[in-house]
Amino acid sequence: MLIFHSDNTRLRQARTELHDGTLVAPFECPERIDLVLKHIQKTAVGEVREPKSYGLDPVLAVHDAGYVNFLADCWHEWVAAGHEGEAIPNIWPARTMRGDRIPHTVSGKLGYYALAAETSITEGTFEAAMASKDVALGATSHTLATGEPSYGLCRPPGHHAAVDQFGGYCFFNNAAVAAQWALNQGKRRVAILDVDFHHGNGTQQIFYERDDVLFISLHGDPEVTFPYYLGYADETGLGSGEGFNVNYPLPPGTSVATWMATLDNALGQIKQTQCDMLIVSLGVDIFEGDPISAFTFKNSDFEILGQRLSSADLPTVLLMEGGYAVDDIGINVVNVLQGFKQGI
Ligand code: OKP
Ligand code: ZN
Repeated sequence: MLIFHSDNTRLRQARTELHDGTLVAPFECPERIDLVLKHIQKTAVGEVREPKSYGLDPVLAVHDAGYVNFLADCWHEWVAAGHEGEAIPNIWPARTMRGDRIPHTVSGKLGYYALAAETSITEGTFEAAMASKDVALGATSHTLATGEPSYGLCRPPGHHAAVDQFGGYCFFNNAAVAAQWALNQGKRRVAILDVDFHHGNGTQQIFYERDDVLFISLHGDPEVTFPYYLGYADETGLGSGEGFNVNYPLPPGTSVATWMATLDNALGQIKQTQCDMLIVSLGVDIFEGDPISAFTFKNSDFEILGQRLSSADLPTVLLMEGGYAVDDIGINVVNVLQGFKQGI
């Protein structure tokens, strides 16, 4: 299995995250990459490659151009405005105000293009987001060319990023960029299976009215967990997308047995829907020791996850989403990859 990684993903080095009322050191930090890479090298689970640059066109195929320009310019505009600290929104076009205007000032644009306040924009954020989608595209290109599985060590993650909104640590939706790329290269229907603890609201929104991408997500019930306003079971797609969006909200503390039974349903739906490629939004924050999540996976359960994913018997790209800085994230990622290889 080939593994794609870019050192430029380290350029995302925020200092602050607004977490439960306090500015803390961000959970989504460059050390995550080190922990995973270290274990990949130690176990020799696969060869690590650097992707080429694919430019902005694959991003513009799923994201709004004004949004992409905003991300490219935000940090410079923030500095030029004389603000100190990191670019963090503190007002939104909430339900009682107008949502049809995009203000020209950076503070106004921040609220317009943000869906949450925990994710600051800093020097290097845009460059790291570019590297992260290149990692996803490098992995996808390899799988398209060979049929072999690949893993993309994406960071920052992507699944909360919508057509024109960032948040939940995400800027470009790496899995969505990869899926659209695969369709443009000739695939007919791509399944995106999101196993991160948090609902992939961005991926859902991007493909909600389409039948060429099947989005299925297992996640903590949004009634009680981030992102709260999307990810419910009654969201099944719209128009020609009806039936191509499937949410499995699960209560915090859900047993691995229940989670695996739910995964089997999801894999059955992928089979029925006649997809010709699988992209997995692989958040390993379903680990019992994850600092911000509430599922109960142990190290060895990740191997079983990998085996089951390979049973879909499709060209597969696994892309990193969440999974926060505890030593086990390297073990958990490698266990998925090893399980996947065994399963073949
Ligand atoms: C990103 B990914 C915790 C609130 C959660 C944001 C979580 C973003 C998760 N008190 N804050 O899906 O792993
Ligand atoms: Zn997550």
